[in-house]
Amino acid sequence: MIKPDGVARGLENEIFKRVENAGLNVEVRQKMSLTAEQAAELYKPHLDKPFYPGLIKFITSGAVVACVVSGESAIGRLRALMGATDPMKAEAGTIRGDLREEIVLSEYGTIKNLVHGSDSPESAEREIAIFFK
Ligand code: 3AN
Repeated sequence: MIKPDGVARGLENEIFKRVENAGLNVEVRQKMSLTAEQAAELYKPHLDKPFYPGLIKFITSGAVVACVVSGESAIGRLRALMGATDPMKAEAGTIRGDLREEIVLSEYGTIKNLVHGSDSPESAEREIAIFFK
């Protein structure tokens, strides 16, 4: 998923180019606004984290692009391409590292990290069902 900061900054094509250049296939892509219910379901695993309220506020603050990405070892390769969760720690060559805002000191802090990717086949199945009925 491209998060609201990625969409607002016009980075969709740049992000898709990186994913496809890495040999992964973007099977489905759909721009949408997440409802409060979809956001709560997506981030249910983070319900007890201190950053949870800000995360929900941010992810529903603008359009996102939900995607289904396929390919050999797609989960691990996509997450490597995304880079570290904290954009300031994400390495050069990664989406979060190369495309981060130079000053990430907004009210959202490290929450604004451009992209989300499922971390296991189980979470991919769960998350795809949240976006695509
Ligand atoms: P990732 O997206 O790299 O898999 P997760 O699943 O640990 O990271 O976290 C989900 C989302 O929660 C992240 N994409 C980020 O937006 C936010 N997040 C994670 N850790 C923090 C933190 N320490 N402070 C603020 N937001 C965070």
